[in-house]
Amino acid sequence: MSRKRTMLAALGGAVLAPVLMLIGPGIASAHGYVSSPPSRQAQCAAETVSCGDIKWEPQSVEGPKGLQSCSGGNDRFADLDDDSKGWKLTPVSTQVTFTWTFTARHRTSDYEYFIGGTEVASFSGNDQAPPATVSHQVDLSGYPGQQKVLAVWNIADTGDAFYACIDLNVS
Ligand SMILES: [Cu+2]
Repeated sequence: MSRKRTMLAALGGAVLAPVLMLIGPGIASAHGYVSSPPSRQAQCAAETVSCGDIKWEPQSVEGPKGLQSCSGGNDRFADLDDDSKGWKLTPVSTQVTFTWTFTARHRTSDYEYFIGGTEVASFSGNDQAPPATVSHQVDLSGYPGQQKVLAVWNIADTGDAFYACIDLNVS
């Protein structure tokens, strides 16, 4: 190797290493997501569906409150907004138990569940930090067949919320 090429290689390594550290799984801090029935980000993490960065940090779908967005408005997690990605539908009865798994426990305003922009259920978080998992039972008897549920965790200690879409077949 010429001296010039050696220098270039060293430079390349010096520039690339921090970038790789930034985009790697190590950056993931911690928050929460719907783990059951498996949300889109849970399916990414389990490699049920092949996804980008979200597979490393299913708990990180954070965005401003008030969105109707599976990705929470994060371009980096745009996979989650793609309805044609082959998400696995979970077969459920009309009474569905949704379970959130938290990796950081924020004080919580409330949890909301939407279908097609309509709120189908909400639950108070009593302005307290939740336990490691929280489950809610939601009545989906008015929504037979294939449905995309948007679950929202509105945290009380920032202006943000966490978003998760869950694909179901209700019967
Ligand atoms: Cu958090």
